[in-house]
Amino acid sequence: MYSARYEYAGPNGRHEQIDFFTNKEKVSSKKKTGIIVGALLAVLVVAAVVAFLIWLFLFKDADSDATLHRHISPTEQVFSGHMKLVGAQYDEKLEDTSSEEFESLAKKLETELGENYLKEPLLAKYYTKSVVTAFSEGVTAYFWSQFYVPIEDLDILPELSEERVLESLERGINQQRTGSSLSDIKITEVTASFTDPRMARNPRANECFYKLEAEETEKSFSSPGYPVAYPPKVRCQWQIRTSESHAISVKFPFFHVEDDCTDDFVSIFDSLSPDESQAITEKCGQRPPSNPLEVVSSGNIMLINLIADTNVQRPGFAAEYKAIPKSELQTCGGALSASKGVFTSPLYPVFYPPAIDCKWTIQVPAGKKVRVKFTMFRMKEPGVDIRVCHKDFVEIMDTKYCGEMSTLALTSKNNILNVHFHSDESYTDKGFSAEYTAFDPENPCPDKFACASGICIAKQLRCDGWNDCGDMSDEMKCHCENDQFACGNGLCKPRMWVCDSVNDCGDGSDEKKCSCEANEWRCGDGVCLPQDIVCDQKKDCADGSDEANCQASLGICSNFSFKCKNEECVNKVNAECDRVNDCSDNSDEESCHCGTRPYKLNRIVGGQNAKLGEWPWQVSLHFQTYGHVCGASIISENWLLSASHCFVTSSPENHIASNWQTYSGMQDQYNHENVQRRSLKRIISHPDYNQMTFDYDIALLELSEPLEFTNTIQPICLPSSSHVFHAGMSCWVTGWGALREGGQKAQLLQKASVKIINDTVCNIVTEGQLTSRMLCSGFLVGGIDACQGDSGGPLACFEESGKWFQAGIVSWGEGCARRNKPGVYSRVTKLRDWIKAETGI
Ligand code: 4AZ
Repeated sequence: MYSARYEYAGPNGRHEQIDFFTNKEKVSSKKKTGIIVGALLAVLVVAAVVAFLIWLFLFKDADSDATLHRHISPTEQVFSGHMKLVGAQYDEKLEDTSSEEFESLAKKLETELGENYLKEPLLAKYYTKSVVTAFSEGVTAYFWSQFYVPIEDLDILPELSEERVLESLERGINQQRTGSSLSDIKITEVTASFTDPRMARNPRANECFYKLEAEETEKSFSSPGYPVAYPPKVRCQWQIRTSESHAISVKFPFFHVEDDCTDDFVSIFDSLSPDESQAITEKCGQRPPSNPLEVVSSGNIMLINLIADTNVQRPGFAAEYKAIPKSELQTCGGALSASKGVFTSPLYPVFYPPAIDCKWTIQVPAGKKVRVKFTMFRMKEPGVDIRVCHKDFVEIMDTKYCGEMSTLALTSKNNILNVHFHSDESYTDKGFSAEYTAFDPENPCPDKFACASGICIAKQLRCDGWNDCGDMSDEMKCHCENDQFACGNGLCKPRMWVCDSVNDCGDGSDEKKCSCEANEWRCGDGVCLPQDIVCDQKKDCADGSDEANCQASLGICSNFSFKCKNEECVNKVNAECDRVNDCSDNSDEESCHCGTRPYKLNRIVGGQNAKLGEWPWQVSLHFQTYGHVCGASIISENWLLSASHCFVTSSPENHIASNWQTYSGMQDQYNHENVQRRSLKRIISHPDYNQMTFDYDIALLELSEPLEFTNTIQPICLPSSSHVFHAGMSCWVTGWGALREGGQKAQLLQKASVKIINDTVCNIVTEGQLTSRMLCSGFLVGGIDACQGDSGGPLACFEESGKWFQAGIVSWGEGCARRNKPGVYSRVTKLRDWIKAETGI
């Protein structure tokens, strides 16, 4: 449309680790005397318990496999963290998990952890084991602890909290006594946070576990099976270390993990334990080479996990890693005194490191001011309210900025501007790049035009009919040419746009004085006709508006009547789903479970990124390995509506249902949280679709499995064939299409408000290419439009009834957002009967 991600991949419901039974077996066998009969009996009892529990696990697994989205396992809770040890000698051998030194210290700490939990009755009841996974200089030990809560005790889960685990460990630290298993080692600090059990690995078990040493020369590693495919159900971990004076940088030149992050993802930590509070990022899907993932640690350690729980196999990733001097991370901020320059977040465009602060002071000569324009700004973090920005932020003039911003430009109040960049311990992002310039407040834009917003634009752009400043200030107070209309507010607009039912001037002056004489009827397209043509059962206006609202003509059926199921006709504009029973059989209010947004959304001022759940009928269609290609809309649990030209192309592959995947409930192409993916059973293209003219550009897609409607997945209402979307009405077009003509597709769903353009004007500007199955929407001034990749998506209009109806399907246009070249859409009302005939909807 013209104008990455966090997901808490909760622990799954699988119980890959059943070794705690074996532990119990061991414990019980130790206690056994040499009485063979007793031993045999005990083994039998244990075997019976194991068999029962395995059955329980398998049963539960089968159940959870049936649901697409796994949630935190009700039975396995894992906490991971680290602890600082005083009195322990750091020895490089501690980095070798197979060394005696590692084994000995790890065992002691594991025992100590266990003893601490056993002092707390609730923890003692469910505690199963702790595993020390690594040591680093300091001495810091990394560990995880596992608790098992049987199904019958599930309601206890909220009490098995991070706080409780941490409290028990801290109490243990405070009560440390000599003579404990740790002898003269003291634990001084400890952390523990919830961890996805899938990432709780035991390095001593040697299962897809790698230790890497980063150096200043780049080295590489890749996921198993790369570049063909990683094996199904694979869980791998890479521990990366470097010297204390360095940090670690890892770049993924190739990254293709399954699209759905619920079960398959890569997560990266600024620690050697998979501690949520020290997560750097978590990613899945496919990354284009133009946007590689590149992360850095804050210290000399990093942990990378690949979790792929499904049978879906993807090529995986190739990674390059190297050590970078810590001094390089710290070189941010400082004094900037040139008249212009660029400054960026540390290491930009690589992800900035966690836990870093940078302060810039931009000082320009007295009497001047500073203008800062962010050419890129992305500091997104899960669970952050971008109005507060309590985690990572950029602070300027007492305001904190975070999230993602496409246009951020600020001007200082005097000659000094302070900029503060802050990143906390968890989650990092690409950061920002900003340009600053000093300017003279008396003459802010030498040889350029000064927009009211403070931005400077080329003088030639003034009064060219385009809103180049973004605030229209370049189009004000212009001298109008002969073929232009002088708006009341000083704008000049083509005369052709006067009285076209679109407020092109912005102040309504081009639409004033368009009314008809007292004894005349004004058609929807502005044409004046004698009053007596109204309700004469003949279509006199081109848009039929003279016959559309004739309730007096009871029993009279015209093309503009709403047809009830019992064949009765209702002559009322948009009678369906308006909460009034117009048909005697009430059929006008049937099938109205559509067109509503369950999520309550705040009004969004400016910005074109859609919010999650704002357009719950929007679907992304992915073709083979190409990712997003077209849009579609949900019209029922089993059917989507799209454009024929997405499927009928010179390549027959496009018409094969199995080559497509549909994603419903999606907002971010890289975030598949709560997204429902369905394959296609059938593609029905309109038999009259014309590849030359794009006439009948409509297709129905039958899903292989029904959708489950949720807060973010809902059907849109289909208008009846008599529904009127009048010229001038504001509707919304949505999609992940190109952000400008010939540009890249959007990662985040985009929305744009566009106006229905009257058919006569539309036919003129499209040079007679309009058919009755098409409608135009957009702005003749250009600037806002659908674009490549938006095709097949809906043009949604909000009706007084409080419901959203689909007026159009994105079809074609000459370029994108060009002046006098609005977007052309398939007209759903004209194709409504075909939809009904094919789907019964
Ligand atoms: C396309 O190529 C496309 N400006 C869709 C819409 C428009 C142009 C091109 C409208 O899919």
